[in-house]
Amino acid sequence: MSISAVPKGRGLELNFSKGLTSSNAVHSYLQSNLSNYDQEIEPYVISEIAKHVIRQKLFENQSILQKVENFAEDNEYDWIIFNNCFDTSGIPSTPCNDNPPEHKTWKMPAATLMGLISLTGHKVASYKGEMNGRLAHMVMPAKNNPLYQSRSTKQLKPHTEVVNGLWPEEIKTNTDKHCIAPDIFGLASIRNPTNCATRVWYLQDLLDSLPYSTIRNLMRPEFRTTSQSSFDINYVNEGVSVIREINGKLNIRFSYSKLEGLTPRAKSALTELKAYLDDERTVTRLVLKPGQVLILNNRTLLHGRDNLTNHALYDGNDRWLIRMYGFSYDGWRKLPKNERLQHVATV
Ligand SMILES: O=C(O)CCC(=O)C(=O)O
Ligand SMILES: [Fe+2]
Repeated sequence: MSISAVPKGRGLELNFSKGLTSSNAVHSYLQSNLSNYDQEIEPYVISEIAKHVIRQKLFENQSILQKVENFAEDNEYDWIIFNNCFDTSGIPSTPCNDNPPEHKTWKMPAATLMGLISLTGHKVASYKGEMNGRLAHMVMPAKNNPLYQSRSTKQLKPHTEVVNGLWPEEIKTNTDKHCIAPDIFGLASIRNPTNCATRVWYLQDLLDSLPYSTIRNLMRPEFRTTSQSSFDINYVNEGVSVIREINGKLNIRFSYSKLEGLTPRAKSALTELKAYLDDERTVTRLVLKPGQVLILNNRTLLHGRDNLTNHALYDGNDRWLIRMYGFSYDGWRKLPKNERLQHVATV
């Protein structure tokens, strides 16, 4: 099998020419193992199996394998797109009520996503307060109720996942229960008929463009963050910075609507940052094609989405992604966890 890697600015695109899990023993091995486990109960068994299978496929190209395994540490790329990861021909209709479909074929993309997150050295996990701890989030236009319908189709402004979470290095003691943000997250694309783009903004670009005085003000711990709207609870984190240097690297947390400045200088720095992000020239658009997996660094990249309102038909053919969070081992270790389900954070 041949694999090629093409750098795209601060991103990397990997192509599996014959498909990652299609045809051959690898596919059947994964498939037969999947039927023995429930991903929502034993995700680490599936992650390890899928990681093993994918690693074997990548093994012949050590330099690419290393780029994937050191994705977060190296910080050379802010995202990786994997092409041709799974076959989408037998996948059932896109659900429209936010529940995973009965039909189990969508579990292959979910397992591949878990395997790739795991290959980058991260552990998948979820939050009790978000969809009752479900690990695989369905991202598609939903019409459960008017609020949900608008949230799942509107244009998503720039944000990081779980803006009100701390970064693992910000937690010094293990005695308090803290909300921790995922270090990375992944999107597996099952369907995207109207080429609706996932949008990204690079921390690096923003540092190169904004005046130093603004960056300085974004680095002061003078901000308050609250839970993103997909959460059922509201957890407030006060006294955090937007940009912070940790071990010589800069990190960003941001949300257009869930982040607020607490002082005049914090408020004005946020206004400047928003003006920068509102300029369409700062946006990079990534259109995820069926069978692709996108892994994003949640500490160096902001993301969002094109408006889907005019594309949602609720006829089973709408855009459909699966989303999952990944934590560094340090972050995962510090997550307050459920005794029984080790992948569900209780805060
Ligand atoms: O739909 C997308 O492309 C991104 C979705 C997203 O940002 C999210 O679900 O948090
Ligand atoms: Fe998001």
